[in-house]
Amino acid sequence: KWPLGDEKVWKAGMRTVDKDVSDITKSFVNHVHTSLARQPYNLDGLGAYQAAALSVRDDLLINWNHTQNTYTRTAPKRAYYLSLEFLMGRTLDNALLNLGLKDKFKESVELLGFNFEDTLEKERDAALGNGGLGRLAACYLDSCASQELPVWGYGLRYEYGIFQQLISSEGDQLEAPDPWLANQNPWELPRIDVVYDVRFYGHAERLEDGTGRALWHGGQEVLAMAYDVMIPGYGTQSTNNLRLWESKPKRGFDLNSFNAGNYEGAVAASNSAQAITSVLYPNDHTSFGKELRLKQQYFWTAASLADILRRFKNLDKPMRYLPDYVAIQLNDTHPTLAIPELMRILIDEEDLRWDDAWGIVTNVFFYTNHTVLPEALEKWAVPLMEFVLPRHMQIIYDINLFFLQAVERKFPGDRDRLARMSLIEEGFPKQVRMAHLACIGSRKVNGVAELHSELVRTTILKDFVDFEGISKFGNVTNGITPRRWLDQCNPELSALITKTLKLDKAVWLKDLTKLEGLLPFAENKAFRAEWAAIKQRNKERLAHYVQVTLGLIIRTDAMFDVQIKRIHEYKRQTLNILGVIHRYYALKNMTPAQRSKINRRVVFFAGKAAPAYHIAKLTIRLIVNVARVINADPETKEFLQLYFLPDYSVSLAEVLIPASDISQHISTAGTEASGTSNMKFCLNGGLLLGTVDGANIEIAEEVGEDNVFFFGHLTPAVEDLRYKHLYHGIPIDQQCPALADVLKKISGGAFGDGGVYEPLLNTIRQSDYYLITDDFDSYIAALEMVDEAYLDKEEWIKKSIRTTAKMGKFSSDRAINEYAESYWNIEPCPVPAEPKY
Ligand code: GPW
Repeated sequence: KWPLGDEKVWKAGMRTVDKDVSDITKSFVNHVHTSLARQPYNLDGLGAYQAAALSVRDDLLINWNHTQNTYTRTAPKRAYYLSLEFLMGRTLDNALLNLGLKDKFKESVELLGFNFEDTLEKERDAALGNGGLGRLAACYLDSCASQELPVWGYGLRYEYGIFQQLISSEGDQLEAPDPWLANQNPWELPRIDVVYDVRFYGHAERLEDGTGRALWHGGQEVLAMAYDVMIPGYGTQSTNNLRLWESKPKRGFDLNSFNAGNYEGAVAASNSAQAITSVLYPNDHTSFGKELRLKQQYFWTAASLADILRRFKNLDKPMRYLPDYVAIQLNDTHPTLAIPELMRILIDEEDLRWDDAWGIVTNVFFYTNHTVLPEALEKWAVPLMEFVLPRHMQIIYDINLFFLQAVERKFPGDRDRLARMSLIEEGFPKQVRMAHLACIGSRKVNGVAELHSELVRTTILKDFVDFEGISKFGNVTNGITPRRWLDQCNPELSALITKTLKLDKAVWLKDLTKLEGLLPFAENKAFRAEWAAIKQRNKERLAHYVQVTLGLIIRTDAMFDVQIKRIHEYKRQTLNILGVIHRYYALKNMTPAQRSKINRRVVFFAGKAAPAYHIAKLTIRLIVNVARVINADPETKEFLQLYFLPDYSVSLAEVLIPASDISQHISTAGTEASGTSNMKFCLNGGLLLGTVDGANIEIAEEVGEDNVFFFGHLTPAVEDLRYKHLYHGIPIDQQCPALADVLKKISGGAFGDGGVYEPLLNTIRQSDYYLITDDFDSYIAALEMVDEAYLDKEEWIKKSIRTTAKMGKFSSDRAINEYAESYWNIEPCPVPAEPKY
């Protein structure tokens, strides 16, 4: 297809284009000549993508300028979303959709001889995030722009995003760097004029003048430089900004050292400045206490706050008005240093008194908690904090002193309570509890699904509810953008919905509750046939992807069963793979006649493990090796196939999700704060197999319990079950013989050297913290119910339609409106059709 290769064809194309007066084509060709310095008729696919991206970028920039200009002129209250992760995926298709240019663009590109879909696929994912938390931030930016809300994101411009995952011949995960900027990034604008100094180390000297001020000097100074990423809203001119910071040495290198003959020392200082934003930490749900991570957090919060305050100061208002113009959302505790940093600026640089400063701070910040898992609650060692951020450590001690005095007044003499609530955890070393600091420094706190928010109120922040009152602690159930997660990833389904609802696509994509209009069509046989045919074509699209990337042939006349997410013990990919093994032996024990009545199933896994998370990596190894055995077994391979798709990404999710009949969200009850891919699958008509956890519960409330498959123990039972495992462990052969058989197969070497898997199997045999033993039987029973239901094709399709129809609540537009109204107190700031300057 391309490159065009033939100048004659190209010129013929251009003539047609001229006739159609296609501005898009002209702009494309112009960029080929001027930005890429190439000839259109021998352009390759990557070049076509670059030219396309650059010409779309020109349109985005016009809107971006109008939007920022409108914000500056009208000076509305703004919100800022501080997140260490933004998992954006690809941009070109989304930008075209939001600009309403997709069809015209496709036509222009194809006129020039390029395949539109192939061109889109030349784009590398922007993968500046680990998983759900980072993808949520990306969905929220889309919703803010689509609803014309004056919201900016602030993050870090990592030179390397999440690692690329390779699978070795033994089935082990290998990590390779992700040099995502290597082909240049057309979606960012370097801002050489937006720079701030950020200090580390040195010493803090309290002034003994009764003001409480201090001077912080010495140490290392690095430069933060801004890169702006345009965030277009769907069907609106509003184009918001995502500002990402890059760290640079203040001078190319230290001239003094250089002149003193210390060239290596000078270069080292420069490297250490650049190191701050060089790589995204690939750990999900963990607090590591690494110095470089602390430096990332401070570098980012300090630059972002300086930028926010500079913008506020342009309004010429006294500092006490800051909460009327600025709301700052903390995405988990990662940006909590913004709280002592704002105190430092207000006291040391703006000369405010402590109480006034604290009054401002606690009306500006909002904190979202995304987990109750203890290993994920961030803590920083006091000695490290004192070393890297001496002034902030002083401020944290002062905040703590005043806070504990207030607790003491309310609960006199309750020393245990003081110890529990303190910002400082005793121990060697002492540690700063970031969730406590984020909580007391914020106007409001929220969790991300009803159950999770209740767990936040009754477990990790219970004492704070008692002290500050329940009204500070809310819930905003997560959401997903239906633009990317339905219209873009499943264009055929989107078109069918538009046709069926007889609504403009822009209407239901902006008010997702309109999907309810599909409900009556579940009874319509012809509609069901169309619905099912689309699912089938999506399966074929996935099979094609697997064939091209892995060289494997997948059967598409089977149920597609998908579990895709970070690999983690609490998410229980182990339960799934043990279930697959159980099914494999059940099949082997059947007669051919019995087998032929069984539902065919293709099981897909994808997901990355943190590089140092050995148990998670062993899980991957087990999956890959089980797949090898099962897929090669002539007796069973017609009925059960298993695939681990390497290098899970946003773009891979966009292919997998629309193809799924059933997806698994099977965390131990009470451990998954929300989950968001559960919403994506259901929106695309995939049914849900899950535990009574996170947003699964609210999905079931919406779609009805007869349209989801629930199993497993409930949250209130978990604590007692864990206790039993620890102190009254019953051997697995007695508690769950089916599971014991599966474990014996693995350790007996059915899937390669059994000894390798011992550490993984021991987590189940020993404390079984995630309750695999307790939930195994009901999991197997649930899988059987899924099979049974799938055999009734028409009934299954009805369930699928009803599920999609009831997903309106889970649009990120709804979630963002809740934040805007009940938290940030901001309003839309529309861009006028005729921009004013
Ligand atoms: F530990 N989440 C995540 F809470 O993807 F910080 N990474 C993380 O490091 C954390 C949470 C953290 C996820 C939750 O696990 C998931 O349940 C939730 O849907 C998502 O954040 C967005 O709220």
